[in-house]
Amino acid sequence: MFVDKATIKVKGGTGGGGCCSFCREKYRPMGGPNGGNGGPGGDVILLSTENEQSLVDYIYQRHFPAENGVNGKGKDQHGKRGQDLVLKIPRGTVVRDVKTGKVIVDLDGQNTSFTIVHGGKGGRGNASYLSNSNKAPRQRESGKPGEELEIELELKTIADAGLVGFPNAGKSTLLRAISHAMPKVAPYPFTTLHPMVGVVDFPDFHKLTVADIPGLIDGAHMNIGLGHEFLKHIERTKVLIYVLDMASLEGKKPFDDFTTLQKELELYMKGLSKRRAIIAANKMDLPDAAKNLKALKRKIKDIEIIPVSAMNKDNTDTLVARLREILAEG
Ligand SMILES: Nc1nc2c(ncn2[C@@H]2O[C@H](COP(=O)(O)OP(=O)(O)OP(=O)(O)O)[C@@H](O)[C@H]2O)c(=O)[nH]1
Ligand SMILES: [Mg+2]
Repeated sequence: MFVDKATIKVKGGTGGGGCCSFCREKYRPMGGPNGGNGGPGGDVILLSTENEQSLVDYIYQRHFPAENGVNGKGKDQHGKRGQDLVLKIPRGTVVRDVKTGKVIVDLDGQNTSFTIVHGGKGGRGNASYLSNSNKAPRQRESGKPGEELEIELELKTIADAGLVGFPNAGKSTLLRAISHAMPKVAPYPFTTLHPMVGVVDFPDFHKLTVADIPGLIDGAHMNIGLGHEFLKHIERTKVLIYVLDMASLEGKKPFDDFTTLQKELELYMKGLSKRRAIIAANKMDLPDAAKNLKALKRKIKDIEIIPVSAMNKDNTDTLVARLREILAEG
């Protein structure tokens, strides 16, 4: 299951209590105070990772407390620190404070960790109160409670490039052709139901990432179809790859598809249609595609058009090579 939003409660561990105790040994009748301090509670740490692509782990369990500190003991034994709780979340997760709605942190880096709540301090044991004026202190402290916070996690995928296109245009087929990802492909619209990121490997070990999202249709920004629910997953890509069905089996012209796509992107987010882009003119193996490509090239001059057949992996190498060059331009 794909989940890109979750609300959870995180809580630092409570500090262990300090101990009140006195040394009682056979030959040291007045051995003095020896109650150890309590250990601090553990922190809750968010760790962004490339290996997760969904927040599904955070919708069933909602409370995430770190371990409490252990109480201090006699014989000057300090309590152990509570263990930190490390929550792995997908890279690109934006973390908000539910109460204020403010963004606390945007975990957009790889393996970035962030301490979201701290554990409470451990309490002092009576040994720590020993002084010249008080040789037999009986004070001890309780441990402090850890910080608590209710947070909203929202995943906004981070990839170098995002595939945008109508349902059935061949986005998932293209992602399969250029990366190791295996999104489902089928001859009907709305096959892809959630975003997926594929890694494109080059022979020189260079890598780039491409996100596939469900198909867009007219009105997507109004949440028609699978809609703008998923546009946030391409919002943070550097380059858009418009995937157009050049065979226009459904009687639609690739150019009309392109203008509709651009309109939907712009309505979702101002400026998004101006983002750097390339057009993958797909399904070039089918009849009519060559004719449609000529017409498209006459109409679109400002965006590079690369004819491909995702199914046959024709010219997809050129597409990824160009993508790499464009990304390298910064
Ligand atoms: N002939 C031909 N068919 C293709 C090509 N690329 C994709 N297809 C076919 O087009 C259909 C849709 O492909 P998908 O990759 O599932 O399309 P999509 O854009 O991901 O579709 P949604 O996930 O529904 O938005 C499948 O039957 C593919 O086999 C191509 O280059 N040539
Ligand atoms: Mg698909």
